[in-house]
Amino acid sequence: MSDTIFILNGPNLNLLGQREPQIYGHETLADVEALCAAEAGPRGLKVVLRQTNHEGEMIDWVHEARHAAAGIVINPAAWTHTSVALLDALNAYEGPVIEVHISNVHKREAFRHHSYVSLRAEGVIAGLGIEGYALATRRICTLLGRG
Ligand code: DHK
Repeated sequence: MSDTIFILNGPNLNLLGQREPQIYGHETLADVEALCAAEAGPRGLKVVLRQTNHEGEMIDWVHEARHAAAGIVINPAAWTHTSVALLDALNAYEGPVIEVHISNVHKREAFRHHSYVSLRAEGVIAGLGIEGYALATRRICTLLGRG
């Protein structure tokens, strides 16, 4: 089995730290990567963090995860609320999946309250800032028997 956890990020999250910091905070994806690595490393696992603004590329990465990742932490960003294609790709993946949202989507616009990805995810974390990624990574480790 792979010893890698994919940390996948959807559209506009390349701007994390600059974009609407009152909602998404001042930390960057580099900070997210460091937090996740600090959880996975001591448990014998590695993280690979990626971000894309292109839905097809995200779907290709989920397909790649079928042989290259033991688990997936995913913040699908806006695709959470729109993408049946991403849900279908995740349904074709056999390892554990945890969905993360930096903001509390349930406190925001109604269109953010529905998630296609939640139909597949083992768990969902929302509103804990980037700390949510660390907790999600830790949970993936537990589900892989590396808790
Ligand atoms: C990030 C986004 O870009 C939004 O489209 C989602 C999510 C919420 C977040 O909180 O991380 O609605």
